[in-house]
Amino acid sequence: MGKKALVTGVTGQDGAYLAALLLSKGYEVHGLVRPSSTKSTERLSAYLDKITLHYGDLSDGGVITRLLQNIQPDEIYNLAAQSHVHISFDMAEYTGNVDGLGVTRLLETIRSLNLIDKVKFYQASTSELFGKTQISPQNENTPFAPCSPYAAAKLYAYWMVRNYRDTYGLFACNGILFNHESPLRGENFVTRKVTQFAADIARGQKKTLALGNLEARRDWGHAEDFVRGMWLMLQADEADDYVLATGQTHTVRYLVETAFKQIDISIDWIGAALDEKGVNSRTGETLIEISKDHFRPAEVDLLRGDSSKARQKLGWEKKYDFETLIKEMVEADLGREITPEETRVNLRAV
Ligand code: NAP
Ligand code: F7E
Repeated sequence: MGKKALVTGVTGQDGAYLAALLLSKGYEVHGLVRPSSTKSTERLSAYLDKITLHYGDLSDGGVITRLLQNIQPDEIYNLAAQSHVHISFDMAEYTGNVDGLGVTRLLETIRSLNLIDKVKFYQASTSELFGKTQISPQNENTPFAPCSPYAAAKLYAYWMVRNYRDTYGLFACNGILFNHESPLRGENFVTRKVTQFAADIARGQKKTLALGNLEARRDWGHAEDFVRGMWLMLQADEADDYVLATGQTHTVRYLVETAFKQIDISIDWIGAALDEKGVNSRTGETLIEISKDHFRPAEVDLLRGDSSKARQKLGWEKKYDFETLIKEMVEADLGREITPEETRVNLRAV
């Protein structure tokens, strides 16, 4: 019989890619779903009849206990989180409860149900742990310097995972994943925000997009590559922590230029600071504006990961480069039908 996996955060970007991967490997896949909007299972539409979904929330310990007791999973992938860094500044307590304490609830349940020797645990750790570090590239030995409520909560979770591994012998891994994107990326993360806007412009549907810090640098990979790395971590002989990253870093400014290149528009940048604009170099039309609302109280300036350990010990490798990723995202957004009535909400923190 195939293995059983429980995926928290199964309705998110990574949850959808991971569920597909696990199903292709013959797993019985269980997913934790919040009883929120019906839209939340949209990313799973192709697999809904093959996955068992359970209502629950990482803030509810009782549900977690009942689920683990009933499912008795071989592998748990904890992907659930309030994952937006900017929003975490406005929702610090909630983010700590879900992204930090939520992980302790899972680990404690594993311990109290005597599942320590049965279950393997993957924790969605993050390059945001490196925060304000001056060291680049960052690897598993780089000191952490978190600078957001999101990163601080994830750092607490990171250490709880290590504690349960070292103290109780749980097979538990932290995947320290750098940014990874895809056509399924949430619409309030910068890559998707930009590719969706480029597609809107190609359709003649939108005029300008407000962005924040154009100079921030990120190491952007593809979610499909990264979920394969999560699975590989749990198949290794020993539990350990691994960085997954592409090793290349680009600015938000270059992301904008790359996305618009896909629709044959080149961008000229004029002005400076909050008055800077990105204009269509052929028509002069303003496409990008800068808004202070999209700057964070504290920014992570430069992320570039060194995934040597994962490549050597797990045989992990990436298949996508940055340009191919952005091309796929723009093409997917161009293919999406949008009704004329549809408006996209411009929330302050996105
Ligand atoms: P995502 O698209 O934002 O998905 C987050 C998932 O968590 C969604 O399924 C969401 O459910 C669920 N969730 C949120 N709050 C919850 C709660 N209180 N209880 C149960 N479920 C809850 O995130 P992602 O990009 O797939 O990332 C997956 C994980 O990796 C997250 O933990 C994220 O912090 C971490 N991570 C992501 C990246 C990246 O670049 N993508 C990099 C490093 C680490 P709803 O659908 O109901 O909202
Ligand atoms: O921002 C800048 C922003 O929100 C990337 C999460 O998956 O990866 C993600 O966190 C950069 C930042 O992702 C806008 O200031 C400029 O420097 O797409 P993002 P993130 O904050 O890097 C890490 C690894 C995770 O763990 C998280 O869960 O882009 N930026 N202008 C903007 N960002 C947004 N969202 N919106 C803007 O208008």
